[in-house]
Parts: sequence; C-alpha cells; structure tokens
Amino acid sequence: MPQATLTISSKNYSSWSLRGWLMCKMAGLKFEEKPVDPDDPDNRQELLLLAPSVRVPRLTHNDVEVWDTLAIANYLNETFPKAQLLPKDLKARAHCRSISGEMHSGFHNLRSALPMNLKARHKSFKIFSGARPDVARIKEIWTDCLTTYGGPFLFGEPTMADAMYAPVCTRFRTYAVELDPLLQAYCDTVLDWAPMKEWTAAALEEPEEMVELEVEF
Ligand SMILES: N[C@@H](CCC(=O)N[C@@H](CS)C(=O)NCC(=O)O)C(=O)O
Repeated sequence: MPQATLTISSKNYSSWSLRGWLMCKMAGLKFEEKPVDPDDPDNRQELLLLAPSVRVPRLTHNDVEVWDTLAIANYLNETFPKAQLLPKDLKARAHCRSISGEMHSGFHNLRSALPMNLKARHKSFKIFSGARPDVARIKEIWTDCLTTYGGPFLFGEPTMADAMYAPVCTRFRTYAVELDPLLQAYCDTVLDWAPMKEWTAAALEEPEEMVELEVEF
C-alpha cells in the first residue's frame, strides 16, 4: 500500500486534477496516481466510495483522507511547511490565500466557456461575453502579483496560487487569449515549469476524447 495516493481523472481535461497534482509535487510528496474515468458508472461508484463529493482530486496520505482542492492545499501546507505552498510573509500569505480562494469559488463563466484542453489550439476564438469579466479579473490579479512581488511566479517562488491558476495558463494558450508581455512571460514560466511539462506530456499521450468538452467552431 503506497503512503499516498492521489485520485485524478483526465490529464487533458481535468483542471482540478491538475491543481491537486501540482500541489502534491510542490509539497515533495511521494504519491501514486489513481486515474478514474468519471463517465464510467463503475468508476463513479468507486469514486463515491472514496470521495463523498464524487469529485477529483482526492488525496489519501497515511490514514488521512482529504478531498476538495483547497482542503488538499491546506493539508499539504500544514503537513509539509518547508515546501512553502504559501509565502513566508503574513501579508503575502493573506493575498495568496485570497486569490487562491477566488479561483476556487469563482470564474465559472471562464471555466465553462474555455474548458481546459491541453491538446487543442484555437487561433481565433471569440470569448463569450459572460466570460470576459473573468478574463479581465484574472489579468488584474496576475498583474498585481507580478508587479508587487517581482515574478517570475505570482509570489516570486511557486506557491499554491500558481497551481490554482496553472490551468488558466493552459486555457489562455489553447484559446489564444491576447496577453501583454508581463502576463505572457508568467504563462510561459508556468507552462515551462518542470511539473507542468511532466503533466502536459502525459496529457498529450491520453487517447480518450470527451466530446462534450471539445469546443466546435
Ligand atoms: N471544488 C472541487 C471541484 C472538483 C471538480 O469539479 N472536479 C471535477 C473534475 S475537474 C470532477 O471530479 N468531476 C467529476 C464528475 O463531475 O463526475 C475541488 O476543488 O476539488
């Protein structure tokens, strides 16, 4: 029995799986991945037994069960404090928690209009008007962090906030969202980050296609 298991779904489509997985990597946790296909009824049954939310990611570490990405982030931060999933400085920590919370509880229009799809590239994508304020708010958050803390990650070094916003970097690339040089440099930093490259390489190898998440033009 491995010490830690992270239940995730598709690496191409599941943005919450990516966030939880990045946080485990950042924490330095040695874990086994347990992939599930949420569309398979048997898998759903199994997931229900594992995580009452029937959602991924879900982490088992020793005898601790934790699901929901923000709870996983907080658990990892408490268990592996040296990994500094939150910045050292109190004010920056509060800021990091706030923007991570914003991602966790918001941006629903962006998430539904621009689904994560690492394999896809759409050159002239018209962003649905309802999602534009989400894009604008994310740009504002990133600009504030990068000018306040100096980059290359949102709080200088990688924190849970970068894991929270990493799927947005992939979406901005997939849907060719225009970015100024500061924000483009941030996306490039995240997309070029070793754990992101590892995840992306595995996503590109995935055979399945989820038709409902393939946006048509
Ligand atoms: N609030 C949850 C959201 C997790 C979530 O929505 N996960 C999706 C995958 S990206 C899922 O498990 N979907 C399975 C399903 O809907 O059956 C979290 O923070 O972990």
